Amino acid sequence: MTTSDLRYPIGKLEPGTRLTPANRRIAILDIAELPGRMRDAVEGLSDKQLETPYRPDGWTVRQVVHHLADSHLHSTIRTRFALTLNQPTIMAYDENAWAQLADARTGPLEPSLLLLEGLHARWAALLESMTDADWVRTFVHPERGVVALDMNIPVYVWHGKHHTAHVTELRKRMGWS
Ligand code: NI
Repeated sequence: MTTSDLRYPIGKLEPGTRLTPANRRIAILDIAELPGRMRDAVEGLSDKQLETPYRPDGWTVRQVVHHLADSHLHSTIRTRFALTLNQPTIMAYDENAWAQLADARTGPLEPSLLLLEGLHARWAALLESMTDADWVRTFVHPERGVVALDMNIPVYVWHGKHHTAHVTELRKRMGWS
């Protein structure tokens, strides 16, 4: 198995993927279900298992879970900025530096699992309420340029599954039941 397979267990997202009105519902369901899927993925893992990198030189399981909370906090805030300001410029963040902060390296998972549950419940409710005009609202990402919400949400649907698969694939590979 190559490093790329370990790093991208579900493959990369097709660039330029946009949600259509027909597949919004599935995406919103995925957003709503992510916290439960990640909670199931880490269920019963010991501290030692949580300290295991999901790939050589990769983040530990613990860092992956905290990263998901950090990343999706940003994304829900970006969604809200796009809905309430005229094409705002949002702030990028250094995800690797955040993953090295003490709480992300060593902190218990439960606060991030609870955070994801609350965050995604509100995010899904917000997405559910959005009109066709809302879905094409935009923000400016300093590195990625202009991003519409119907392009951004598929990224985070993919992102949740991508990191959950890091944990489930590691469990399979290590024979952790
Ligand atoms: Ni990520």
